[in-house]
Amino acid sequence: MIKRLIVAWLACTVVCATGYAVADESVSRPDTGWFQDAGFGIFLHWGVYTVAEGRWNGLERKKDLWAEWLRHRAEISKADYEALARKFAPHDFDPRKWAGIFKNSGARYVVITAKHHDGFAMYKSKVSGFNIGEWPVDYNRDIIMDLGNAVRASGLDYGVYYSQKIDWQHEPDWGKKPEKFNDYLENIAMPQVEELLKRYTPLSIMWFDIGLSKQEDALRLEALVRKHSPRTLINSRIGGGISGDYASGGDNEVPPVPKDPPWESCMTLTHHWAHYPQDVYQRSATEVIRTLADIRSKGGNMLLNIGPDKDGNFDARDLVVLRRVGDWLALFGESIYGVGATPLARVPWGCVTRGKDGILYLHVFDMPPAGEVVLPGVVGEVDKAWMLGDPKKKAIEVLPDGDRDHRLVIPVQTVTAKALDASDMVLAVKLAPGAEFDQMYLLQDDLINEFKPATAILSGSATRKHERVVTTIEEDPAIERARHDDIAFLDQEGRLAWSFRTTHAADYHLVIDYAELSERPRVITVTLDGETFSAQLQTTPDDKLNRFRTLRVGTAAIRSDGEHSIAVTVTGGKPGEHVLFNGLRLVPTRTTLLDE
Ligand code: FHN
Repeated sequence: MIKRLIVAWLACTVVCATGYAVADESVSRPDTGWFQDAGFGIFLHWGVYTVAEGRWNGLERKKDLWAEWLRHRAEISKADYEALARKFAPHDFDPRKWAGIFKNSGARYVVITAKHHDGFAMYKSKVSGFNIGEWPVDYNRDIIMDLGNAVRASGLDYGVYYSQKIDWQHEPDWGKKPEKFNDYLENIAMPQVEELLKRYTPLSIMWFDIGLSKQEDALRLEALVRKHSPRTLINSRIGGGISGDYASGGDNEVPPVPKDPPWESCMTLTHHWAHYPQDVYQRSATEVIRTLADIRSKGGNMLLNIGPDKDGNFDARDLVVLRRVGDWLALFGESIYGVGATPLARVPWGCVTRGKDGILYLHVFDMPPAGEVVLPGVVGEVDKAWMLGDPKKKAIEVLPDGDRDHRLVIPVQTVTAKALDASDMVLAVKLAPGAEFDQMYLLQDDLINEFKPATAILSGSATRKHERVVTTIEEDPAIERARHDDIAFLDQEGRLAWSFRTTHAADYHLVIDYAELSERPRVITVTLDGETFSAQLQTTPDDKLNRFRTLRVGTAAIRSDGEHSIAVTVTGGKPGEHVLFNGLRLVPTRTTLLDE
């Protein structure tokens, strides 16, 4: 106790000297348990930019103005943007209605943009006059206050997004002139963060974006948050190389393998963060549900973004997705809330989450033809298994398969159609105490088996990357799309390898996805338990939209049960001249899934 008191006294001394303290690691950090249990939040990008709907003097036909980046991408003058601010008047904004929509979506927390890069405060800031209380001609509701009260009243946690590094209104030089940036940080950013923390309390999350360059600045900003709101979580985009309380992944990025919690993936429903009605693309409810389950199976949270429109309403298509996701969570939420990452290897039919009481939740996206889901790698007894969508929790048949696999028989004819949910049909499995887990991948002879760069053992010169790729589409070149490709860079000095086990003999097509940009295409070889299968690659166009080509390298007969090894190498070409390898699939020939 004495030590903590001394630390507190020292921290206070530093505050008196500089105005903002430098966070002290020994100062206690907020609990992230609620965040890790919540698992699913709603992100809102809403501001003056929404009025323009991503359009500006026809420029949107030439390039994607990125909606909330409009001021910069359309090079709008200060005067013109301030004129736009006067037009912000979302008279349909109904915070209680919004809170009800978010609650019914199954989200457990909400994060809204209090100030984005445009510098406009969506609350009545006393630090800068460029705010909702002073600029719009006939609107001045304190949106951050009103929404926060409604969201909390609905039992959800509430946080705000703050752009601490970019502010085109107050710091148009983007930090190019350090003294100007320091002035912005001291006199705008930190005082605004302070007023947000003090006036809109309690804030569960301060969601910083575009990290600060200097660690000392980030530490001071962190100390400011700790001082005024010790329970508020900070994400890692605060910058300065500090971690915050949880890791923010890349935009729309789902890590290819589990990561240590807590972490969060923020994802758009369309291709834009702020409202962009001409966006022709939208994630389906199924994609949202499966991505949420996948993220949870890897230990993370999903923060799903929607962009309210200029009047304070939501696009019907967004509301439909939120309703469907909420309906699914109402029935299967036990497999999402309060769970942790899978204790098993990846599975070909979906993914697995693990409840605090040890129950495994099998998220089945792809139904095996025989209606039996193989639960691999559990060394121990299964006490009971049931369809999570069956309110009666009627036990389903469990057939041990060897000493570490179990076949769960789906009662297709007797269980309700709701329990057989098309997006994600969840099975619950209660294990007997003492169960252990074998994390070697089990090859299954009734589904497609993926071997991706992220799960490979790399050797030699082989490297890999979860690469963010931005493309435009033929139909609408003015709309950009972003994705992440799991890629290995393979030259003749490199090698990718995996181990797996089998319990049944079967034949498999060996299928790869690759890009060969060299004019002298190489030969690729798959080596399975010492047997080699080779094929000539074809030169592929350098087209990020249609990046990879599929090639069946051969067909392998696996006859022995037990452990196997498989590897991929290339021959020819110069060191450093890489084949882009996107994955190997073992496709059971019995399912004739390939066009011959
Ligand atoms: O530049 C911002 C962007 O506008 C949006 O707010 C996203 C959300 O994660 N963050 C930055 C880009 O990563």
